[in-house]
Amino acid sequence: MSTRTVELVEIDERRLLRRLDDLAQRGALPGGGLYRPLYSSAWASAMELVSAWLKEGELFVRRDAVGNVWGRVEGSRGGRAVVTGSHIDTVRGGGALDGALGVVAGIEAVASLWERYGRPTRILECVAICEEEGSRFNTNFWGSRAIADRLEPNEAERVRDPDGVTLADGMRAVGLDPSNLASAVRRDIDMFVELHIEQGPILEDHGPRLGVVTTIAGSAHLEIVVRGQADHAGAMAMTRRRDAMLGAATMALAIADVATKMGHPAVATIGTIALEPAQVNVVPGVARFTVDTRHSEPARRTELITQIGDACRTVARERGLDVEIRSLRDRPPVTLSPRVADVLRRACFAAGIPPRDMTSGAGHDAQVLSAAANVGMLFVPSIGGRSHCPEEATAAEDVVLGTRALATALHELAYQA
Ligand code: HGY
Ligand code: MN
Ligand code: MN
Repeated sequence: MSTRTVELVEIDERRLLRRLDDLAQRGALPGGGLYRPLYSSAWASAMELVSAWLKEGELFVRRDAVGNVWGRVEGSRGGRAVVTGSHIDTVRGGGALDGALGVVAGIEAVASLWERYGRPTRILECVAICEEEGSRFNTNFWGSRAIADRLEPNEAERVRDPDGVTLADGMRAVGLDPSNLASAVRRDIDMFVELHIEQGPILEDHGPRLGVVTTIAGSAHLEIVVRGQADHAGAMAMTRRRDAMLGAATMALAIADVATKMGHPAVATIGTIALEPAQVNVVPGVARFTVDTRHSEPARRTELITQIGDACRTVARERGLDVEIRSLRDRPPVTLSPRVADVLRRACFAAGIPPRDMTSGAGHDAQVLSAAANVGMLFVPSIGGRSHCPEEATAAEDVVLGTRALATALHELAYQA
């Protein structure tokens, strides 16, 4: 890193914290937590709020073909843009900061820079990305993949939510035209910077209060279907059953064992499971579950996926079951831009915090956008390391600190380059 020093940029702390609270009302669930699935009314209401804030900041606002909302300040020299932002959607029963922090902080940083320093030399934009979580439709990173030209042919017509609604119909319901997807592609982004909560316990347990992400782990999503035999729950002897549920349960333990034995940062999670015929008095004939498995090293990740498959086939053989393993999606690990990381480190030092270099176990829009731009990510601590749950929280001082560091990095990138 160069020894060059930069000055910390001020922001409007109260506006930042108030807006985070306001956004958390959009999609709030009666029992706690949030759910803002793509193209839902909660999602549309959150995007309206974001658009209003961008207009209030006198940014040029537009919604692209998939519904990403952009706010833009023209640069005096034009050229390729410097962009910040994150996703607006949430998991079911998620918290107020995953994605939302990067959106609100991005708007605050760009608005503060515009208010305090006027026109940048580079084009400066913030974006609320429409979808990242895969919490409604059977896909993820829909917003960032549209920007990076990574959508699959006919994806909008093919991919459905659990009610059978296609992405294309979801788009029409909020006034978007699915025949126009290619217009969302951006080939003019030079830098993308995302502020995000860590979603794990490292910064809280070991400090400091800021982390610069160097690598994002790759994930693989698998669907595993176990087929046995449906039988009477009272009359069929335990020793003669081919119970798909017991097969799936044994596989679940074997999968966790594979990841645990491989060691950090290998992880494997069974997040969904469904049985057929799903009746209290019937031995399950079919069990269908998903596996989310991740590692930051490409070769180890491949080995992890292979070992999980082998473990499931061994259990199936031992229990007289059939098993099918299908890849739902595969997102390889990504190394972020060392140049943007240096800018972020300088911003952290300006905030008085020598940052920690980190690998992100969680996935982010940044990993997809790194196919189209030089990308950097900044982390702030998560209280108790909690995320993807209603308890997700970050101390207000850390939200402010992270946003200041983000604004400082954007200042260097858009005003001093
Ligand atoms: O799954 C992920 O890592 C992200 O939160 N969507
Ligand atoms: Mn998330
Ligand atoms: Mn996120």
